[in-house]
Amino acid sequence: MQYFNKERETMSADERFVLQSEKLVKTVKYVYERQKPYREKMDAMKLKPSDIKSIKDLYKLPFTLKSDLRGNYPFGMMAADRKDLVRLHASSATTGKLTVAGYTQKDLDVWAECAARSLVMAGADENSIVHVAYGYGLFTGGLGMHYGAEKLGAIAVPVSAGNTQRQLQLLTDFGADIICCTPSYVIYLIEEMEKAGLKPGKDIKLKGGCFGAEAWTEEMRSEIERRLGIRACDIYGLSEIAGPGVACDCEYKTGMHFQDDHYYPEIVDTETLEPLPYGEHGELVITTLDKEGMPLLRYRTRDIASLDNTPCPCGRTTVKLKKITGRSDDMLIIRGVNVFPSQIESVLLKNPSVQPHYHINVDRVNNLDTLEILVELSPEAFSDKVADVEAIRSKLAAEMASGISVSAKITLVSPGTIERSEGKAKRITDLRKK
Ligand code: DLL
Repeated sequence: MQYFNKERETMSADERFVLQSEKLVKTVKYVYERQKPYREKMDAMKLKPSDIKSIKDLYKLPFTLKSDLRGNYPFGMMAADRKDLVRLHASSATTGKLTVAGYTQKDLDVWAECAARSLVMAGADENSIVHVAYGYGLFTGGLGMHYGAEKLGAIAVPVSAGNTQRQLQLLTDFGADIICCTPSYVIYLIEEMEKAGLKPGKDIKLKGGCFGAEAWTEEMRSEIERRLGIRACDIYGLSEIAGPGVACDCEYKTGMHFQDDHYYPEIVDTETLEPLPYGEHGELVITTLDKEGMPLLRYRTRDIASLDNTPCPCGRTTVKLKKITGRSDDMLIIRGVNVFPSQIESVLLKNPSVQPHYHINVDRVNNLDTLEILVELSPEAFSDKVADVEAIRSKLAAEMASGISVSAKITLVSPGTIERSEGKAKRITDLRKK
């Protein structure tokens, strides 16, 4: 199976423009009528729904912010009647209240379709067994991929997160060909699989996976693909818009195909908030084109990325979202230098003496920022000889200094020391915030 919905996924640019424009015009009218906080923003700018005639007018609209969602917690941003909402999801904010999203049945159907499109991109078809190891609950990962698998006509295995030994047993016994979980969790699964002597291709039949919910690097992708022998696709989503499936990599991995017949992406400058052209990095802003429960116009995600509209060899004609380099909230400013955790991961994973298990500690001592990176030695490099370990440490410290342009203390720890994650990994402790 090449596409889940060929007609939509391979539309011409003109057809896409017409569809997006028609949907936007309707959504703006709907939001103006039914979402009071946004109507007030439009009124303050003296903007009428009739001013929006096509997708080209999008930039005229005000942004929706996370603070709008929190300020109107829990239901103030819902546009559908209460009787038409059928599900709530929420994501835990790093600070303060949850951000809550309500979905109608149609919203869930659209999301399931996008998740199904994503599974096909990872290599699934109606004969697949999809092992869903994202958490089920208010977090969208589990239920999102679950309904995507069912929509595809595949078999969903709702294992949820955790209980790693049982995950391995089910993978072996059921022979799933597709897995869905966070990249940090699949690394943990691989580690346990190797310890148990289970062989990919023989005991474990996986051939593809949809990994997301947190930022991860190309180096991490290569590591997963090499050790598990699968196609590792990056999948993006956020509960406010829809869970996993808003965008996903195809086999060519030239960027995540953004399901822009339903969710329209823009990149804006993080300081001026002006729209940026394709290829430039900035904050991802998303507009829902046909959502009913909680439609959002120009929602500032805080995720940093770029868009790419070059053709993809797979034939899909959507715009593509390049790998998220991080959240603006996660960016560390160390002695005036901006550092994303993904840059640190990228340097670490290029060094074969260490493993993809690390933790970042930031502090301020005598008014100076300090950065410490704890990383596990690989079992092969693990040694009792102090001189060997010191050589690895100083090589890595030099690679890090040139990779992130700021010096860091590297602390090498024994394999298995750093806490493993079953969901989104928590990799930063910033004591400056205390
Ligand atoms: O993380 C939805 C999801 C579940 C996506 C499973 C993919 C797979 P939230 O909990 O609302 O929803 O968190 C959304 O997670 O704004 C990004 O910062 C981050 N994120 C999600 N996918 C990726 C990704 C889910 N592929 C927030 N790469 C988003 C980098 C990601 N960051």
